[in-house]
Amino acid sequence: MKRWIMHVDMDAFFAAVEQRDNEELRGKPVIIGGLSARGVVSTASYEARTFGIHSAMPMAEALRRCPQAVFLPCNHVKYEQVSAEFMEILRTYSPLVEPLSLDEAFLDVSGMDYLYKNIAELGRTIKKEIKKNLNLTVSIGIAPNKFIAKIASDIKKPNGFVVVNHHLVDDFLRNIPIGRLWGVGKVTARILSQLGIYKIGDIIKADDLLLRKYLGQKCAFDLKQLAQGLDNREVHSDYQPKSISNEVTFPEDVADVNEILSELLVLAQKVGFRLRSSNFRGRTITLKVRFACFQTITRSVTLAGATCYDDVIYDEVKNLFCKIKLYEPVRLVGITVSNFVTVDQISLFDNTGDKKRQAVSEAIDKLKLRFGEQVIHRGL
Ligand code: TTP
Ligand code: MG
Repeated sequence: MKRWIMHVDMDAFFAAVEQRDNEELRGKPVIIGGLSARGVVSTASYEARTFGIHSAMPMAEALRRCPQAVFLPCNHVKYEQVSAEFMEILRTYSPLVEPLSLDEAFLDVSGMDYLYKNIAELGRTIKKEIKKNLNLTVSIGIAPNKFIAKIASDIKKPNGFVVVNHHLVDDFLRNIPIGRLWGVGKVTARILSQLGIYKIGDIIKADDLLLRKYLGQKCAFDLKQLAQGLDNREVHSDYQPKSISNEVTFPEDVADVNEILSELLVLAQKVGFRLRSSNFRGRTITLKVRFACFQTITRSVTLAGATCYDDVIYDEVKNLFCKIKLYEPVRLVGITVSNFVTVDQISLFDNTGDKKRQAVSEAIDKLKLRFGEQVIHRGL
C-alpha cells in the first residue's frame, strides 16, 4: 500500500475568520495582532501581504506600511472554536490526524485512494467540505511523507492544492530552496550558500565529506536524507496540548504592583477559560515576568490537585509574583498552566470548594461563549 500523507493549512487563518464574520472586511487589508505600540502582527490577510506585511512584524511597522488597513486584536476564543471545528472535519476523513497548531494538521490517508477515485479526489473533497462547513479556504499538500506534504501545501498558497506522486518526488524537490528543509535555519542556510548550495537538488549533488565538515555528521546525514525525499515520521493522532498559556506586553513598562496584579488577574481568567473550554486541568502554574531590560524569569508552583479555576490560578500566581524582587519596571507578564491530569485523576481531588467554583465558572463561561470573553471580568 502506498503511503500518503496530507498536510492541510488554513489560509491567513485569524484574518480569514474575521473577514468571514464581517462582510465589510472582505477584500480589504486586515491585520490581526497586538494593537499596542509594541505589539506584533499575528497574521495579515493576503490583501495586506501585498504591502509586505507578515507575521511577527512590529505593529508600528505594519501601520506605517499600510495605514488604511483594518487593525484588529486576536480573538483567541473564536479561533480556538473554529480550529476545533476544523479538526473535527478532518477527523471524519482519517482516524490519524495530528494537529500541529490551531490551523494546520497532518493526516495519514494511506489506503484511502481505494475509497476515492484517487488520492487527489479525497483532497478536493476535504477542501470542499471545509469551504462548505466553515466558509474558509485551506491549502493542501499530498505526498509520500510529512516533509514533502508540508512543502506542497505551502507553495501554491492561498487556496493551494498540490499532489506529489511517489515517482515525481525528485523532480518536485530539485528546485525547492534549501530554507524549506526542516532544520535549515538562517545559519545553516548561510553556510550552505557559501558552499554554493541553494536548492535541494544541490544537496543531493554535494560531496558528503564537505557537508560533514561544515555541518557535522548528524546534520549532514539528516539533510541528505530529506533532500532525497526520505522521511519516515509517523502521523501521531494522540496529540494533546501540554500546556495553556497567555501573556501580555504592557503598552509601557509598569512598576506599579497593583497594575501588574490586575493584569495577572485578567490573564488568569483567560487561561482558566481556555482550560475549561478544552476540558483540561493542570497541576503546575508558571508565572513569567520580563523586565524592561528584557531579562525574563519564570517561577512555578505544583499543586496537590489539578485546577482549571481562575481564582486558584490567580492566587498562586499572586504568591509567586509577590516573592519576586522588582528591581526594574515590567515589560511583559504571562501565565502557563501545565502538567495536565486525566479525568480519572481529577475526581480524587474534587471537593466542595471545587463544586462551587465549577457552578460559578460554568455560568460565566456560558456568558463568555455567547457574548465574547470581554463580557465579564472579575476585578482585584
Ligand atoms: P500560519 O499558518 O503560519 O499563517 P496564516 O494561516 O495566517 O497564513 P498562511 O498559512 O496562509 O500563510 O499561522 C496560523 C495562525 O497562527 C495565524 O493566522 C496567526 C497565528 N500566528 C501568530 O499568532 N504568530 C505568528 O508568528 C504566526 C506565524 C502565526
Ligand atoms: Mg495557515
